[in-house]
Amino acid sequence: MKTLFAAALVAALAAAAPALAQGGHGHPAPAAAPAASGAPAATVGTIAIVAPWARATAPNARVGGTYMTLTNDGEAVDRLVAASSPVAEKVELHTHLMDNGVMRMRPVDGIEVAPGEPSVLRPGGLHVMLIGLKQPLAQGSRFPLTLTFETAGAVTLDVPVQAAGAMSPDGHAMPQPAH
Ligand SMILES: [Cu+2]
Repeated sequence: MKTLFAAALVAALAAAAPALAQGGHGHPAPAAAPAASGAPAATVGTIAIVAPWARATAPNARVGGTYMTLTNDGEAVDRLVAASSPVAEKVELHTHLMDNGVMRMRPVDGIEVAPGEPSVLRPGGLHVMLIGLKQPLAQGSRFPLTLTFETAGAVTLDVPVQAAGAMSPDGHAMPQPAH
């Protein structure tokens, strides 16, 4: 048992290593990624969704991460409060927290989008989590994602799938679901 656990831990660390190394060698760490700019992929009310993307997943993966920049052209704070997609059984809003040196994901109730302050969803930070994937996310494909904002309402956009990154969306530790 103990050996198996150790082997799994080593595998997890090995999977995370490229991402850790990237932060330590002068390249921008994920946390330093700038807000995406350019024409929005979709807009609803005062909210614009810029440069949405997801990572390609392994054939048996059950989860996938989706990232984007959210901007608010209005005068009041809005919040992304829900998401759904036909490619997943459910979709949650997550953040990452360091817990004793281990990156863990945690669901959040909502993601604030303040006027003039783009909210950046990115690997290692806030993200939209696809749970119970019905099919792998294939590089080069697209899938629909519906985002619901507290004030602006719902909008559906097409999310392009990019190459699997160095840090796989299911490669980090995750707390057990509450049910
Ligand atoms: Cu997550």
